[in-house]
Amino acid sequence: MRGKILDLLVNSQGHYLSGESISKSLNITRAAVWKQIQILKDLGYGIEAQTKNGYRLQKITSELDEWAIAYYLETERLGQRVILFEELASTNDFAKENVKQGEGDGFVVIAKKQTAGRGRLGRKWESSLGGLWLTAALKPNLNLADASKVTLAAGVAMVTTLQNLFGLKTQIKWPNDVMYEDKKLAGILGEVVGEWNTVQTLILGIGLNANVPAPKMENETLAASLLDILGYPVNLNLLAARFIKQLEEEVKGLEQGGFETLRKRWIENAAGLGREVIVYRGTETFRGIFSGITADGELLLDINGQQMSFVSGEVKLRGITGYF
Ligand code: BT5
Repeated sequence: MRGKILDLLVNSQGHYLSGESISKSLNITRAAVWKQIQILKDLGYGIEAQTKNGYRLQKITSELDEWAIAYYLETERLGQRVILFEELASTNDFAKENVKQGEGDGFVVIAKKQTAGRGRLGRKWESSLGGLWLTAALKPNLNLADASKVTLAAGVAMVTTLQNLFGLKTQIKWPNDVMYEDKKLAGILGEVVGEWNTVQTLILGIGLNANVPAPKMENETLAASLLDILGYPVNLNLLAARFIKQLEEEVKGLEQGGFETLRKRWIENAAGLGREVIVYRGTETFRGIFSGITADGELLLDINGQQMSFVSGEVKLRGITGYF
C-alpha cells in the first residue's frame, strides 16, 4: 500500500494530491491514507501535508527502502527482484538458500545489518546498521572457470560507482578489495551454488562501509568508510541502484566481449601495481613486483624477471611499505 501511495505521489510530479483522491484511487479510507503517510515520514520520506491541497512528495528517503531502490533502478536483468531485510545473519547465506529453492538470475538481497556477515575463508565481516550489505545472484552466460572474473567485475563496478556518484577515487587491491588511501572500504565475497552438471549460480556479496564510521579491526586491517571520507551520509538507495546497474553492465561486457576490456579497467584502478609485494601461499612466501593480472584474472608476480601467476582464494597479498 505504501508503495502505491508513493507511486501516486511521484507521478503527480510535485503537485499536491488530495487525501480524498488518494483514498479513492486505492480504495482505502482517508484515515488509512493519513496513517500510511505518517509511516512514510518515519521512513525518511519528505511529504508535505496541507489541509487545503493535500500531500506532496518533497524528498525520497535516503535510508534503505525497497520502493526507493526500485525507483532508482534502471536495469534489465539484475534486481528485478530486490528484497530488503531489517536484519539477516548473512545476505550471502540467505541468497544461497533461496537459489537452492529456485530463485533465479538477478535476485538481489540487502540487509540493513548482518549478525554473522562473512568474509572469505571463514573470516568475519563487520556489518552494523548504516552500511550497504548486498548480495546478487547471477547466472551469467559464462563458463564456471570464469566465475572469479565476475568477482573482479564486481570490484570494478564498485570503484566506478563511487567515482561516478561522489567523484571518489578508490583502488582495487587484488583480487577485489576496494581501498581508499590504503584502507579497506569494501569487500567482495563470490561463491558458487549448484551441482557440477546443472546451471551454476554465482552468489556475489558486497559489503561497503557507507553510512557507518569505519569499524576498528581486531587484526592489522585498517578500514575506511564513506561517512568518514565524505563527512555526510549518502543516499543508500541510489548507491545500491547505481551499483547494481554498473554490475549488470560489467557482467554484460564479460558475456559479450570477454575479459580483456575489464582486465584493462581493473589494472587502471589497481592498488600497488609495479611495486614490491609479498605473496603468501600456504607456508610458502614469494617476493616480487606486482606486475598485473593474466588473461585468466590471476595475479602476476615478477620475481627477478620470471613471471609467476597465482589464483585468487589461495594466496594473501601484502605490500612491502604501507600501500596495503
Ligand atoms: C571480504 O572478505 O572482504 C568479503 C566481505 C564480503 C562482505 C559481504 S556483506 C554482504 C555479503 N554477506 C556476507 O555475509 N558477506 C558479504 P576478506 O577478504 O576475507 O576480508 C575479511 C577481513 O576484512 C576481516 O578479517 C577483517 O580484517 C576485515 N573486515 C571485516 N569487516 C570489515 C569492514 N566492515 N570493513 C573493512 N574491513 C573489514
